[in-house]
Amino acid sequence: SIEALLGRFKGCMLGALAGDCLGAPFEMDSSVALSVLNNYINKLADPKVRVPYKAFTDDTAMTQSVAQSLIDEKSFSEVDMAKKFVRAYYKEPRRGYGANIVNVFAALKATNFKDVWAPAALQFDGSGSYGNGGAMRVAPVALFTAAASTEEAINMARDSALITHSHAQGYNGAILQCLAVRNALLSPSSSLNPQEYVEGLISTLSKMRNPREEDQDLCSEGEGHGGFVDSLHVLQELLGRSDQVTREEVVERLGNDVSAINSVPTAIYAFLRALQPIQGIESDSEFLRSIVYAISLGGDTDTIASMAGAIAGAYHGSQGVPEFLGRHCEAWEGALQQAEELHKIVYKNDKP
Ligand code: R7I
Ligand code: MG
Ligand code: MG
Ligand code: MG
Repeated sequence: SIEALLGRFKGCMLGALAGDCLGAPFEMDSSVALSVLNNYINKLADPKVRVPYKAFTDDTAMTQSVAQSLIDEKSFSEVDMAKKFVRAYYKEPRRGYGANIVNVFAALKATNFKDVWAPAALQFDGSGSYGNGGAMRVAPVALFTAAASTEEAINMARDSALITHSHAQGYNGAILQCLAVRNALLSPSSSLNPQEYVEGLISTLSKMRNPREEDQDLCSEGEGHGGFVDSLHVLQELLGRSDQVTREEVVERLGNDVSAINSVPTAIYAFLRALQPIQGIESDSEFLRSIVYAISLGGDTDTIASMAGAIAGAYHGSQGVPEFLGRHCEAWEGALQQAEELHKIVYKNDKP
């Protein structure tokens, strides 16, 4: 029902935020002991314990801009979205942005947004960024296109990424993360079959035609989707194994760094793995378990946890999100409000 979907929209936006805020203190640690994370979460849950405030990073700043642009414009506008990215960056440049994306912001500003696609295409000597910045902020696109076709969702995910990430892995990572959120959002609750869910992602990616294939500037290395489909097959194998798959193996085979190819499949794995209890993680919230597990893998913890949290929140809904998180994460109310506004736009013509 539409009411139930409102809870899913909220869960998704809160999950993206909570993963970023909870994961940020551990960014670039090589891995994080589960005992440390259990203690971390227990302290957050205890109203008597004072803990440092959990600030959001660039992941959330950019997610907020994507959501607000879709809300204000009621459609995708690359110029408006680019302007919101740039305004947020210059207002608060110290949110932990990627080292190279800041050159895109500077060029967009210097050229007064004349050709919004151009600065991204010039990154890394013309090959474009393969960072996960397009994927980490894409969740609102999945919400905004929830009632539209898969093709529309894919095209909007790609375009939203291309403002800063023109490397095929950069925008295909955004497409995969968008599809992961979309399919979680639209799955009936408590009935998701992990193998079928991954199969669905593989089949959509495999059928995808790249409309920019012939565009040499945007896709200079001819990167297809093989990389992501290969990782999804690895993910299926790991999920199908009867033995305890170690975190070391997950990191080795799926990755945990700032590239989209080595982080989006990892986030999807964290969501699916956390549907079952995980040895060593105390929390019995499936939502929180996905975030804790993602952080425990180390590396790009804020981003992998944010992407896992967005997927998990879209599936479990806001009732699956522990209330105590709202006391600790910056901009909690703002995430809820954007979820409500996106939901209102998407379902304005429908009766419950
Ligand atoms: O992708 P992006 O927005 O970064 C997001 C990450 C997340 O972890 C955030 O939490 C934040 O910490 O940053 O920003 P980019 O600067 O486009 O890409 C991130 C990094 O990926 C770059 O600084 C490079 O180190 C690397 N990278 C590349 N390196 C070599 N060649 C991305 N593309 C390339 C490339 O083509
Ligand atoms: Mg960050
Ligand atoms: Mg390159
Ligand atoms: Mg990060």
